[in-house]
Amino acid sequence: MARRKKLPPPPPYAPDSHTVNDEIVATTTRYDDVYYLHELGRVKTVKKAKGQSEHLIHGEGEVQLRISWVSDHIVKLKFSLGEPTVLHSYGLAEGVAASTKVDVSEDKRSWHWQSKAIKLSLAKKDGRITIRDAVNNKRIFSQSDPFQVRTTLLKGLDQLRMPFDAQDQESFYGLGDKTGDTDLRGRTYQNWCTDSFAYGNHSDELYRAIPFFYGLRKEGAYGIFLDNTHRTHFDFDSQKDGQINVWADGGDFDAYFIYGPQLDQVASRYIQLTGTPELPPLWALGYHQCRWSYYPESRVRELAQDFREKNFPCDAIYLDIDYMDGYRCFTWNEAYFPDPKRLVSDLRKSKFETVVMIDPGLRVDEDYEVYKSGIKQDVFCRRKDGRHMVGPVWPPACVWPDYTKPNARAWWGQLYKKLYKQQGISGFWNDMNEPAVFKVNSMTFPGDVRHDFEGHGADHNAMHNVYGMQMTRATYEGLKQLKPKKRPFLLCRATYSGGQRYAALWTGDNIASWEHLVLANRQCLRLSISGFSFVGTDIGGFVDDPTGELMVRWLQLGVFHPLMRVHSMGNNTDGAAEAEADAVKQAEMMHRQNQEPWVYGEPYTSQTRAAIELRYRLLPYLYTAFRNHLLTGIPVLRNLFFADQKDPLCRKFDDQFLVGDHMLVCPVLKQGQKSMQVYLPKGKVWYDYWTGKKYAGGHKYRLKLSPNSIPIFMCGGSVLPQVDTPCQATVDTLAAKQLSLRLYLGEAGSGQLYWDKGEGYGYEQEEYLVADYSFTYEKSRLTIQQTQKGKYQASFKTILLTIQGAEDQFEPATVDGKSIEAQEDGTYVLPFGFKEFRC
Ligand code: MIG
Repeated sequence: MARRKKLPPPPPYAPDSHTVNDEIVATTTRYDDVYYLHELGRVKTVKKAKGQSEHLIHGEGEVQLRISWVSDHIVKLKFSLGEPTVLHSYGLAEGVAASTKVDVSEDKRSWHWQSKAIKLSLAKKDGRITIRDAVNNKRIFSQSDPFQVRTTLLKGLDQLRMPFDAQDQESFYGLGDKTGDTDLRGRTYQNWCTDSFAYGNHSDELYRAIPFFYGLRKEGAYGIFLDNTHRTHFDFDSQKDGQINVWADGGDFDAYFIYGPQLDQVASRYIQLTGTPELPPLWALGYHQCRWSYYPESRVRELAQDFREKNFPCDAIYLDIDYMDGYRCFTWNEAYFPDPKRLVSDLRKSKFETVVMIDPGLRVDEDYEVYKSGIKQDVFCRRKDGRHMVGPVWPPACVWPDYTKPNARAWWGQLYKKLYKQQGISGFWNDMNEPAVFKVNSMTFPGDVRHDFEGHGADHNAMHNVYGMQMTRATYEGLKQLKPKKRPFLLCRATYSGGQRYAALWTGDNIASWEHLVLANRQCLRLSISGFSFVGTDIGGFVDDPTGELMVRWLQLGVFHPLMRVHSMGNNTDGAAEAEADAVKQAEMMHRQNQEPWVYGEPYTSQTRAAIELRYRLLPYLYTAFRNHLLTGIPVLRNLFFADQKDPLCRKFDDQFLVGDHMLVCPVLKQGQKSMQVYLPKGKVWYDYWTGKKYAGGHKYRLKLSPNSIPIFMCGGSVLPQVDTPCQATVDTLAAKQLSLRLYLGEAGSGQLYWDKGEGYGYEQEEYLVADYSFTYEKSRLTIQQTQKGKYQASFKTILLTIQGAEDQFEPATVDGKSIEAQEDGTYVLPFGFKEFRC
């Protein structure tokens, strides 16, 4: 079946030819390489694979296909050239197995597999696949060309490619870490984890490899997760011929087709495959302050004091690489930090958690304990020739642990012991794990570096995209072992699909520009719908200085990003080196490149504070949304079109987003913007969060903007829990005496509060509180009911109830049968545990 084609296109025929019996024969024509194409070909056999729900398909060609079902909505297609070679998946969550049985049948032209949700057909002629909705028989996926594998004479396996057809109006979303427009259609993308300092709108290979995307067409939405750790490629109709091509440079082609038909069903089924993070400690959802770098100790103390004196809530302070001794991970620079334990404990007294950076590149240094023990345990990556992979990152010569090796992970996890258990560090930050290498243009390991791959063995080309993910796994598992009662907080840069199980993400080295503010929104939304709900950006931008206005707008966006962290490269620029000779210039530079929320002066300081305070006020809602993400897989943040995927206007206003079940945010992303057009989805009424003004859904509105504006809309029929009590950090939020409930009228509605200690695993033993609020509003009578579940004793004593959207006067109110007066402003103060309120 192997057809032979030449690569690159052959040069003009002739130079080295001669004639035999009048025929021209090429004898010495040579090319840089030649390639061969392989397909499944005409289907010969469809066999059940030993007792499982898997079918093995052989055709006339060498490509094999295995079809198995994870559920009625998720089917796995495994294409391989000959026998499969990839026998382990890092992407899948533990316990995911393809074990659903479905009906199989055949007719003259095709084989068919039918689950309750989808019908997959395989053409006997050439193995092309078509997928339909099993209920209405509408086509949701089809191929005009069959699956193809390319090998080359010199490289062997070179490409595994799935072509399929896009419908005219089909849009593509997801793919995790991409810039550019929300709809992926019309461009090509590659996944190859890259240290992309100061990336731009059209940078392609960013820090993460998340080979999962959505197709949204008239008939419904589906997703495809290509569980392949090699470099992967996605061509979403870049040629405008309706052809989509997805390919990988090696391995097997393990693709999961995930049917919706609703986008949020696809999102949650993808999470079912790849897992969720744990519930973060509540402090991790507070505001975080970072910079490269805060040191020495006195500077850190001063920073902490500034936060409290200037009245800015904050939960975490980060130490970047300069806390280390000569960039040796797991050590301290004792001149800068003579007593880390004391510093950390003093910070905690002022309600700050301390987070420190850990890189994977470890200094080659015979006097460095970590290096010595790693050598002893044989945990470092080696080249093809058996020597260690050595290269420069921060230290001039580093070695790197092979995190795909179980004992290397175990070794790595224990390295955190001193920092985590003895010195009281609360969280960690794993950087440079693409893995990044300095000095070489490739910016990473050469492909020949060998990895253990759980004993299977693989080269770096195969493991590159999971290196960062496995690093965070090793860290996460280590932290869990070291302090089993604490929820780990880990922030990471490079990762792969499923990496959400181990760490939160930030979007890397962005730039302080308005364009990057737009990207910040897109990237977080894209990551969020691609499995990573716990995301955020370097607020204000990592490179360069934001203006006060940009900083304010970025913080106002960051209010809704689960990770709300300001970070910047500070004065670590070439400019700083240049200025070294000039003390005045340098001092000015140091000053200018501070990025704490108060450095811009008024009116900005009040505006940045207001944004951070809003974040703390919304924590109960955000925490509840997070918990629901863990239960349902529905992302905390979703693009507006998740609210109504059939409405083209929701697709058009794709920078607007949903937070949790009831909130819609229209971020202000342009400089000097005085007004903006927003679109509110159909079928609901919406309320301005700030004024309570009611808007009919299904319309566009022009909003007037002030520098303070954070346009938020709540949908009618919802209840929003928040804590209005001013606080310094989440420990105060957890001690608040009053919960505020804002009720947005509709004929009926509901809302929820999930609350717990904010730390630890008591919630697994019902040490939580789930308060469900539901209401009906008929004939001017409002009845609200509350049911509380769980054993957690929250600090709340009362509820401040605000009712939004009432047109008539309410009747006298009662709570649990007793009459109660409204306050002057129309709000009610109810006992926290009330069961029924009427008015
Ligand atoms: O090459 O640790 O993205 O957040 O401040 C720069 C210093 C290394 C890159 C990270 C950035 C961090 C910086 N790191």
